[in-house]
Amino acid sequence: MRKRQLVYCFAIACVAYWLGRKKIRIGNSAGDLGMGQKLQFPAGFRWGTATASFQIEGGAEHRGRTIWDEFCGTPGKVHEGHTGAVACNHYHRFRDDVRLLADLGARYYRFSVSWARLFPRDGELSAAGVQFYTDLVAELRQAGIAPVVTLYHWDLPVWVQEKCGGWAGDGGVVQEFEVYARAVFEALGDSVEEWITINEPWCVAVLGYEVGEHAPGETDSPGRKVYVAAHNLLLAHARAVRVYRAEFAAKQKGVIGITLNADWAEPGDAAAARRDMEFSLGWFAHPVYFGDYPRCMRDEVGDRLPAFSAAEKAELRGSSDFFGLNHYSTHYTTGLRAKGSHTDFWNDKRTEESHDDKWDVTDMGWPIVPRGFAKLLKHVSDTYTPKGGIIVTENGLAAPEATTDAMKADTMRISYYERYIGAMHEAIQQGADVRGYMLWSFLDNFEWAHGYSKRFGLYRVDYDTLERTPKPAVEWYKKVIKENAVYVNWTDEQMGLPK
Ligand code: PNW
Repeated sequence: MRKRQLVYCFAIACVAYWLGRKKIRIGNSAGDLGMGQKLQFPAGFRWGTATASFQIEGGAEHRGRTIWDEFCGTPGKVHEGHTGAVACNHYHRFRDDVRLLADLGARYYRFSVSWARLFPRDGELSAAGVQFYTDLVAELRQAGIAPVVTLYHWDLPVWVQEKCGGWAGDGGVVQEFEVYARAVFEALGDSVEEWITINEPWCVAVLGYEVGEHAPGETDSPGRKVYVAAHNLLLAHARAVRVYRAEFAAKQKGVIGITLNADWAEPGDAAAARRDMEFSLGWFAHPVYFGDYPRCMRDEVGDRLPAFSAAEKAELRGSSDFFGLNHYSTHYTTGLRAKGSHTDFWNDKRTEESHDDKWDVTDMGWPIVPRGFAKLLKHVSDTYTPKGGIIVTENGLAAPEATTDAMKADTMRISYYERYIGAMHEAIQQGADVRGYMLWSFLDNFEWAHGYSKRFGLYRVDYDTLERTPKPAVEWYKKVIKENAVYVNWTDEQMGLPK
C-alpha cells in the first residue's frame, strides 16, 4: 500500500514538473497571469470610443431646447450653472474631431443624435439638423470608421416634455419617439449599420423621475413615476425596433438594440445580490430578453408597476439584436432591509450595499473593481445569452486632472483601462460572448449634473480655447487597438475581488 502511494506521488510530481517546464497553465485564473503577458482578443473584436450629443455638441442655437437646457438653467441643479450651449463645440469642429478619431485607429465611433436638432418643434424636421448628421456620418465613413448611432441619450426636446409629460406621462412619448426614430432611419440609415434606441433607461427613470439629480428632475411622485417612465422607455424602444425591422432592416441591413447600464453587485448575501441585479439590470433586460419584468419586481411593486399587454410582451421579447452594456463600478450587496411604511423605489428594492475600503475610487468616487466587470459580463452572457453578443457601449473613468500638468502626471486612467480591459479578456476566456468595447469617452465633456468638472476623455478639452490635447492614454489605446491586445500590468489583488 505504502509503496503504491509513493509511486503515485512520484508520477504526480513528474507530471507537475513537466507541466511547469512547458509552462502549461491549468485553468485561466488571472492569478496565473504573468506581468507583461500579452492578452490577445479574438480576431474582429471591435474597438471604439463613445460620446453623446448634449455632452459634446454645443451649437445650441441651431437646435430646439431640451430638458437638459432647462435643467442647466435651474439654480442648484448643475455644477456652477454649466450649460450645453457650447460644450466641446463639436457641432462646429466635427471634421477635426473625426481626424482625431481616425488617428486613434478605432474602427467604431458611438455618438447620439439630438432629437431637438432634428425636430426643433413638433412636426418640423430641420434640414440643417439632418445635414449635420449626414455630414458627420459621411466624414466618419470616409475615415473608415463605422458609426454606432444612439437615438436617445437623455436630451428630450422640451416640446415633447410639454406635449406628453415626458417619459412619465400618459405614454404619448412612445408615438413621438416612433416618428423621430423613423426620420433618423430615413435620413442616415443607408450609411449606418448599428443602432441603439435608448441609452441607460435606468438612469433616465431613476435619476430623472425619482432622485431628481437628472432632467427633468421630478421628485413629486416617488415609487410611481419611476416605473411609468421605465415602462414608456421600454415601449418606445420596442416601437423603434418594430419600425426598423419592418421598414428598414431588409434594405439597410443593420442591427438594432438597447444599451443598459449596470454596476456589478458582488454577493455578500447571495439572494440579496440577485435581487439587486434584477432591480437594476433585470428591470430592463428581462422584458427585452424574456418579455416581462423580473418576478421579484412584480411581487414587490404590485400595481404601481405597469403591466405589459400580451402584444407588448411579444414585441419586447427578442427586441435587441445585441446586448449594449455600460459599466463603471462594483459594490457589495450584503443583505435586505426591512420594509418601511413609505413608498419609494429604494423601499421596494431594499438592498444593503457597501464598499471595500481597499478599493481605490475614481474622481466620481466610484470604486475601481475590474474583476466585477468580468463577473458582470459572465452574468449577462449566461443569463440572457444575447444572440449578437455583448457590445460594451461604455466603460471608463473620470480621473483627477484639474490642470494639464496633473493630466500628464496621472496614472489612474491607463491603470483603470488596462485592468478593465484585462477583466473583459478574462470573461471572454471564461466563455462570455463579448464582441466590442467603446471607451467612454472620446473627449472630456459635459458630465451632466457635474458640468465640466469631471473629465472622462481620452483627449483633454480646454474649455476656454476648446483645444484638444491627447492624454497619455491616447498612445496606450492606439496600441491596444493596433495589436488587438492588452499587456498584463497588474497583480491579481489589483482586480479588486478574488475570482
Ligand atoms: C453614463 N450612476 O451615465 C452615461 O451614459 C454617460 O452619458 C455619462 O457621461 C457616463 O455614464 C459617465 O457618468 C451614468 O449613477 C450616470 O450609476 C450615472 C450612473 C451611471 C451611468
